[in-house]
Amino acid sequence: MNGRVIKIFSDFYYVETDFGIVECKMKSVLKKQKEDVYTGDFVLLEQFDKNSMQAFISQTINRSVIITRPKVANVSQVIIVSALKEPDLNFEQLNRYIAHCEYHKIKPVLCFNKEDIDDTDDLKEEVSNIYAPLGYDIIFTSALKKTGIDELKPVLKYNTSMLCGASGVGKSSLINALLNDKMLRTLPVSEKTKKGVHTTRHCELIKLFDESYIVDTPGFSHLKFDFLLPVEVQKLFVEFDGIKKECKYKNCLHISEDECSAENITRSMKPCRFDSYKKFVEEAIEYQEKISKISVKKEANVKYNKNKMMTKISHKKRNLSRKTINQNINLED
Ligand SMILES: Nc1nc2c(ncn2[C@@H]2O[C@H](COP(=O)(O)OP(=O)(O)O)[C@@H](O)[C@H]2O)c(=O)[nH]1
Ligand SMILES: [Mg+2]
Ligand SMILES: [Zn+2]
Repeated sequence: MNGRVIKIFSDFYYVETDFGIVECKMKSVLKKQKEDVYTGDFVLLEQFDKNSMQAFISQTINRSVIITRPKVANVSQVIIVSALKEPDLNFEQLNRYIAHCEYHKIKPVLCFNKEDIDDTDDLKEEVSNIYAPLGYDIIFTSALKKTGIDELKPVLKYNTSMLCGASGVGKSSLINALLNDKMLRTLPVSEKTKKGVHTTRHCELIKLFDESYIVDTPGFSHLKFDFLLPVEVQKLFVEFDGIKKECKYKNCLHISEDECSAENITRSMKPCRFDSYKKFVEEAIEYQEKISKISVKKEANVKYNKNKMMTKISHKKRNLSRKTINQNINLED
């Protein structure tokens, strides 16, 4: 029997199967192998008991994309939700989410909610001018007035979509609007834990329609770009896609280098995009400085022999020198 993990709650895995939702535990073999099962994983089940609707997960199958923070598997797109107003649109935050999608190679869809309280069309026009030429899909919605929901539905069809965006932008309201106010379902939860309330802190796969799921999470939990090298940040901005033809310098950041010849790219970049690019590069530089400090420390472990750098090896780990080995052989003789 197989199924899909739609929610994880402490040691319990809720798996959607043809028989309904089955409460599972991980087989001890999997636990021993330190195999991680994520929300969104397709799994094989064993020892299914129809009466109690309980079983054991024996294996994960067909895993494509995995996001580790939060733990979600097999996400096919990310819906980045921003509010046009209340809270004010934060372009840096939006660019950050987009860059994270590019990093994970997952398609982002930009959803701008609360269009009902945005009295002019200026901001809508601005975001369209910035993001449509970059190839990103844009949808304007109002979860309150239920506008744009019919445009959002076909985008979600046959996808597992992860919602992300700051708190208060209307993610839960959008899901409720999509579910026609059926309210966020809470799942049967173990008698032991007695907790069945819906919470966004745990990722949960919500079935909207056939083979269409939405993951209700606050989104990527680690948003700072302190895990990349500065030159890698440009890969997260589609504006730099043709950069190799423009700038021939290998480690160029295309920001202030005198010889950089990519000015027509950076000059045509929208200021809000270029500002975010520079900000993320700064974060990556901080990271690089941190790791180079660590490597300087490591270098204290080297000695110089005839101007050649050699790593000092502790006495125990050091291989015996040929002379010692020969001496030992001689002794055994
Ligand atoms: N005017 C207006 N308010 C909205 C809309 N969507 C959500 N809200 C309100 O914004 C607040 C935050 O919504 P919520 O769905 O909890 O946001 P979440 O934190 O992203 O899940 C709530 O008071 C909602 O009623 C909308 O489209 N228009
Ligand atoms: Mg919410
Ligand atoms: Zn350059």
